[in-house]
Amino acid sequence: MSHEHKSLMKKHLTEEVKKKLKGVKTPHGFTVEDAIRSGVANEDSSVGVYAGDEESYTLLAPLFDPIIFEYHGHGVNDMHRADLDAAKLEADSLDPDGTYVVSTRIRVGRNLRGYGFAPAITREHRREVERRVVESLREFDGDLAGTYYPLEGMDEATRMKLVADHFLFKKGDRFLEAGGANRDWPEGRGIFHSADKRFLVWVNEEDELRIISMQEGANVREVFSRLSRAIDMLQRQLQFAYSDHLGYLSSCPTNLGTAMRASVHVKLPKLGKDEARLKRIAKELKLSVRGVDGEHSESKGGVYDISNKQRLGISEAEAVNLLIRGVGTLIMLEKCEA
Ligand code: ADP
Ligand code: CIR
Repeated sequence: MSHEHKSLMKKHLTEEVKKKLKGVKTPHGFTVEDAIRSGVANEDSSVGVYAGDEESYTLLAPLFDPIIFEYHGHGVNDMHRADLDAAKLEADSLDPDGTYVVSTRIRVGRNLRGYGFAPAITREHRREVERRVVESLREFDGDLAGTYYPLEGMDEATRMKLVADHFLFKKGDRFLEAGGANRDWPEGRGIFHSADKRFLVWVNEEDELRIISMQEGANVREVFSRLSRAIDMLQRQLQFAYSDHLGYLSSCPTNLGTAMRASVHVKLPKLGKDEARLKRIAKELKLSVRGVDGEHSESKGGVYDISNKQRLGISEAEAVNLLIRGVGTLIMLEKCEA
């Protein structure tokens, strides 16, 4: 199958940028050739680049800056400010009638300062990150107390059930594979979760940590407060890669800033009859549409994964408020459909 090259990488990797970045190497040995590997191998990439470490965003800025500007509308002089205050949310629920939203999930990505990111981290460092994260999580108590389950040695039936129930990541897709993020799989990867599986941490997937809060129903304030508490606790023990300009630094530039994706699984069977239109409406509302099994998956039974698109230059609370308003609009439109 041949795809038209339409990635942001393709658009912004000009001859001038190539010349500027010739011979540039980050402290973790990452180069522009490494950054573009995924987009070169996958012609249908939308973005096509990954960062190998915190420094990729400064040393390889001639390539990353225009991509970041086009995706997030965040310019080189713009600053990012975090705000995880649940009191700032405009509503408790994303679906006051409780008939459309099946479940609500908010995740943030984090990477530890001083290590390579997934595309460049060494095997030893990956293990070290796992050890440090698991040690920190051991301190968690109350509703956040849980157990760490390494992927290595996990029986296949358990792994498949965790994936099917939307708790666990799959093996990174071809985009991550080509970007080098799947090396030494499944070593150093795993999942921590509380007994009720409402608080989860993925270790060493696309980012070193994916901190997740989720539950059935639409109570977004509860989901957000739990996440905020957990981030606070982890932050006391671990130092995350962060910059005032780009916020929390992630391997994929789409996740910079809040590194947050707040999503609902929502029943939109009528709007879903015309997916191209649904995507156009979502775009207007600054939302993304995914299938029920996550990125690059399809909808099942008219249920869609709707989430905030922008993650940078907007606070966590503001991004969730956009989701609250946008999902409200989508539900209203669904009700009006014939
Ligand atoms: P990420 O959100 O971490 O970027 P994915 O889009 O692949 O990555 O989603 C990860 C998993 O989370 C998938 O199994 C997906 O179905 C699940 N998921 C996402 N949003 C929700 C939600 N609102 N309710 C239940 N599961 C969800
Ligand atoms: C791509 O470039 O298409 C993949 N690396 C995934 C990019 C992030 N996902 C997204 O914007 N939906």
